[in-house]
Amino acid sequence: MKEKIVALRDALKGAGQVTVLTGAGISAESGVPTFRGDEGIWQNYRATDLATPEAFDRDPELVWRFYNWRRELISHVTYNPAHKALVELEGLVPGFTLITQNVDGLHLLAGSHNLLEIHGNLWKVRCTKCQMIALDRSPDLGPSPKCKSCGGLLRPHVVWFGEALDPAILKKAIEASRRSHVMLAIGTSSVVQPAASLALEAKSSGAVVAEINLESTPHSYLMDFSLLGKAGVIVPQLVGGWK
Ligand code: BV8
Ligand code: ZN
Repeated sequence: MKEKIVALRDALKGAGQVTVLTGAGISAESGVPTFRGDEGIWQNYRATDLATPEAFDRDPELVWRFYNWRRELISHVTYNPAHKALVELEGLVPGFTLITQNVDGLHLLAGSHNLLEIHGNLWKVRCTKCQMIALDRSPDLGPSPKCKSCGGLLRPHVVWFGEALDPAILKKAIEASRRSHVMLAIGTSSVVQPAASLALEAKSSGAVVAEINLESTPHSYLMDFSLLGKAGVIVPQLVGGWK
């Protein structure tokens, strides 16, 4: 593993543009349950059954109970050494873009700047009537929070399964992947689309691609480096011995 870390660090040192894609695994060591791990289940519901517009239309109060549970849980956690190491990496390379699938806001909290939250942010709400978007960090918004300006029902400002990502944000993410010289995929099962295709975009544009994950994924085959282990251990090692 040590040689792989040194070789990947050398590739990063020589890179003008570095792009990083993170998933739920980078927040796991902060205590945030992942989507597909066994602890990633909420009261015998699967997150993928609740994070959909159909579920919200059918039972908005149930979906708000799920999101209030996550807000409450995430209000007690903070970023971990992997998030912090990416903030350091951003300052070490000429061009850096961090693309996250996570909605927990921990990269922002850690101090990342050039960040694309492609699936939205759990701390933002959006009015289903007037589309107003607001940041609200209260852990529990109640069973059916209403818009202060028009009284419409609020929803979490996140991208649910079956919903399109914000085209402008997705375009920036694809461009950052295509122009990268090195791309890191950290803590993602590389199952959810279109995020999972970003590593393919980088690879087909000639980038060195690396995966840092607890287990191998459907994309391991295309990786130049596949570092199996905890993000909170590997990412700080990658950045630690930089000088
Ligand atoms: C869309 C916000 C179309 C909500 C999320 C094929 C092509 C295109 C689309 C599809 C397709 N097949 C199916 C689809 C539809 C769907 C999809 O991809 N489904 C999957 C389940 C197959 N995609 C969509 O619906 C997307 N929209 O395609 O729209 C469209 C176009 C036009 C018009 C209308 C529609 C929208 C997807 C966005 C869904 N929203 N989040 C919320 O969070 O509440 S995605 C959700 O999953 C989270 O954001 C999460 O980050 C994300 C991805 O999961 P991962 O991050 O990878 O997490 P996971 O648990 O899976 O894996 C964690 C990994 O970490 C594991 O490998 C584990 O081993 C590792 N790990 C654990 N601990 C550690 C670790 N690694 C390192 N260190 C550790 N300590
Ligand atoms: Zn409104």
